[in-house]
Amino acid sequence: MARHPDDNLDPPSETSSVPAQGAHSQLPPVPATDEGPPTYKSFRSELTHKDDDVIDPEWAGSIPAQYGVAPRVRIGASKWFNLLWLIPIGFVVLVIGIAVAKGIRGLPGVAAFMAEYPGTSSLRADAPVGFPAWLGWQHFLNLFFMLFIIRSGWQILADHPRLYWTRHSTPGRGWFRMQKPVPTNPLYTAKEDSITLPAGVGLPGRRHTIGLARWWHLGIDTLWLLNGLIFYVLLFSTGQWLRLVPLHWDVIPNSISVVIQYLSLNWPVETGWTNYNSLQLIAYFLTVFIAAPLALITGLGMSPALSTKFRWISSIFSIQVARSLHFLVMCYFCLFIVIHVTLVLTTGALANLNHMYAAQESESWTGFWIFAASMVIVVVAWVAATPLTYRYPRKVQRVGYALIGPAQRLFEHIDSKPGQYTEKDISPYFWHNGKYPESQEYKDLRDGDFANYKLQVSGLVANPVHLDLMALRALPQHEQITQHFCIQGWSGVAKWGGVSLQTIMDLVKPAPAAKWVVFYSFAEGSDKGLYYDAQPIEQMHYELTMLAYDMNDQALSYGHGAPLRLRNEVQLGFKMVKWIKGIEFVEDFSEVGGGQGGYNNDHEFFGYSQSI
Ligand SMILES: Nc1nc2c(c(=O)[nH]1)N[C@H]1C(S)=C(S)[C@@H](COP(=O)(O)O)O[C@H]1N2
Ligand SMILES: [Mo]
Repeated sequence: MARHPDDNLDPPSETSSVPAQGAHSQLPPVPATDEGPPTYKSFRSELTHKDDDVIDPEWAGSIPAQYGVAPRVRIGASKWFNLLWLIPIGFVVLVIGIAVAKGIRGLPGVAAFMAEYPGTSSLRADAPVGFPAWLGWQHFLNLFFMLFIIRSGWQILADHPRLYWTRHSTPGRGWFRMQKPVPTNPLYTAKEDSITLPAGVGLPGRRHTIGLARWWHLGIDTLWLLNGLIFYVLLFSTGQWLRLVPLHWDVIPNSISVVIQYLSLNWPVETGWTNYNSLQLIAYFLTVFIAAPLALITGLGMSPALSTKFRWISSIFSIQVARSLHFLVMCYFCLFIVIHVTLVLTTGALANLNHMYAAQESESWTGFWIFAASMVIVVVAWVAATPLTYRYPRKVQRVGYALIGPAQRLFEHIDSKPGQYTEKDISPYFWHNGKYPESQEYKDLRDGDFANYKLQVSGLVANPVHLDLMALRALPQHEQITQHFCIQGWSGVAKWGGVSLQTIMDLVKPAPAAKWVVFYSFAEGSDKGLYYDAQPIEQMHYELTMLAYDMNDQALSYGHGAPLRLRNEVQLGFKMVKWIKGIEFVEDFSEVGGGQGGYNNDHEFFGYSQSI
């Protein structure tokens, strides 16, 4: 068998070391102990690149497709209502509504009410007439962006297909799920829980593509918000806001009147060019001034950095409340889109399309053709988005980071200090996640209760060290009760005991050139190669950045990262390396692993500054 050149580095075996020469041969054999200068090996060679930057069937460790169940809402303690029932129920309600509206419209009282409130609230005299061209552009860009935001949002939801009202994410206590009940296996992971969406629905689509879905979601969000900001400025500088903001209480009875007119199938006269009917007015007002800002606020409510900084807000408006409301806002937008499009096309399509797409009041086909051309763009983009993402995921990651990165970096400097909870906030259930260690090296350590465990801290430091668990426990103890935010969407509060990173840094004395700190795990990632993550050194000084060896007053369990894991509370869960074997201080991470700053960044296209 050919010898690999590296084999020479192996310690000499008994037989090959016999013919020793000189005085040494007279000495008794030196037992292999830790005597002598410690060697600080690099763990970098145990990391891997992703072979191809494409999404193929080998993606994420060949994670197989797994379909969930139809969306369900919990009613009472443990009954789950299948939301597909809403389709027939909605149909029956609509039919009843039509019958009732037709029945009451002829009643004298109702007729008098409708004569007094014909359905339109009068506008202020200085309100503009008609639609300017910018409104058409704004409207198109808005709808274009929203499609990708909604699709990638569904993909993100599919990565943890459950919603809760409390930060504890306790199995069975959610209010919504698109997945079977959580299995009883205590080591079941959130990754195993992720589901595949029907083809063409999610963006990018394949199971557990949350990293890329987030670049789409947050990247396009940035464009959508920019578009929205310009829209607000133009609305208020041109007086167009007067047509979108209800200024009289009579919009309420007028909108009830419009509902009766629609339902009785005797529809109101369209005056959209000059003045919306009251129901339209309320719907547009809600969409532009309530739902859109709520989408932003609830989105930010899921940020680990912001929730930690503004813990007093987060204590009421927890990440799970934010996530649930964010989902409900999405439901509102979807409902709005369906009803809006239906009514636009059924209440004088040509005139309506001329208003919004051709900025004119006419019955010509101009608006229709512009609309049709814009829909071709929408359909092509919709269809191309998934294959392009699979082919060029690294580009999606880069463009996404270029768009949302500035905001993420802004929040990265937020100190996590206020993010502490109390004993009574500790979650009864804390999800597991990631890939468990399988190496012999780890198994042997674990079998020996980690008596032989040594944490190596090295790299750009004045004083590299090896620390066993006794040495770690002898260092000043640090405790914190904090909330964990997994990128997939679940959260949980736990008490962590261990050593603060500051204590470690006081010991090893990082060189001024050290800007990043790399944490290496005993465990591989989903796609071969060691799990690792690089963190900015600035965050290592935070009071709530620590190496934990205890969780909830017990030695850290195997599943949660025994014997040692990282806590950095401004970051998402995937940054908190479990089963740590080494820490390396480096100048930058471009030479480490795939060069993206962490295992999931290299292999699953996550980002390294995911404060939001
Ligand atoms: N070594 C290693 N550490 C890891 C992971 C992993 O796959 N491997 N997963 C991360 C993710 S995605 C999360 S959410 C947390 C989960 O920690 P927990 O299992 O204690 O909840 O660990 C992080 N640390
Ligand atoms: Mo995670």
